[in-house]
Amino acid sequence: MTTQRNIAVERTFLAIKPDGVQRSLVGEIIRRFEAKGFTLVGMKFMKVSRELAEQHYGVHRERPFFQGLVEFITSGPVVAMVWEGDGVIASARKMIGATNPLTAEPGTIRGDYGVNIGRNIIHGSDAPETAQQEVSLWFKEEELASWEPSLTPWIKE
Ligand code: IDP
Repeated sequence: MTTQRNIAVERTFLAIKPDGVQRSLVGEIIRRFEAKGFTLVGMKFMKVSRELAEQHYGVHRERPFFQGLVEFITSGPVVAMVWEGDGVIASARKMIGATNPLTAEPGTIRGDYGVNIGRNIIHGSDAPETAQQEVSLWFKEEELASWEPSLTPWIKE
């Protein structure tokens, strides 16, 4: 028998970028994470300030695409979310797909809906440390709701 007892319950930060919002993909993207069995614990529809965008993408500050990326992320509303579940950080990255939508596998969000690296629809934290940093950069503790979905026993043993 296989068990998943050694897999940690985690939280990750996901953001539907301005292109995902403009293209009316919000419902479809949320549907995928709900249907997978992950739990939404925080969500806000918001315009991103330049300061927040520069902090969020600070690791890319020296890259040639940095200014364009900040302009883009601040150009229209985004849906910022925190999702919880067993192994959700790596699993969400798989569901999102490779950074470049042209090489992202079909079946992934970027693979199904994108064609351009600068318009890749959604952000997802790439590791436990960045997940923790990004959740606390984007959300206050009181904006997150801890809850136990009644379907849990039907999603995991
Ligand atoms: P990730 O979003 O898959 O984690 P990162 O390498 O962390 O990918 O890059 C952050 C974001 O920067 C990407 O999602 C994409 O929007 C943008 N980006 C990365 N590389 C390029 C590029 O070469 N040209 C334009 N935008 C890029």
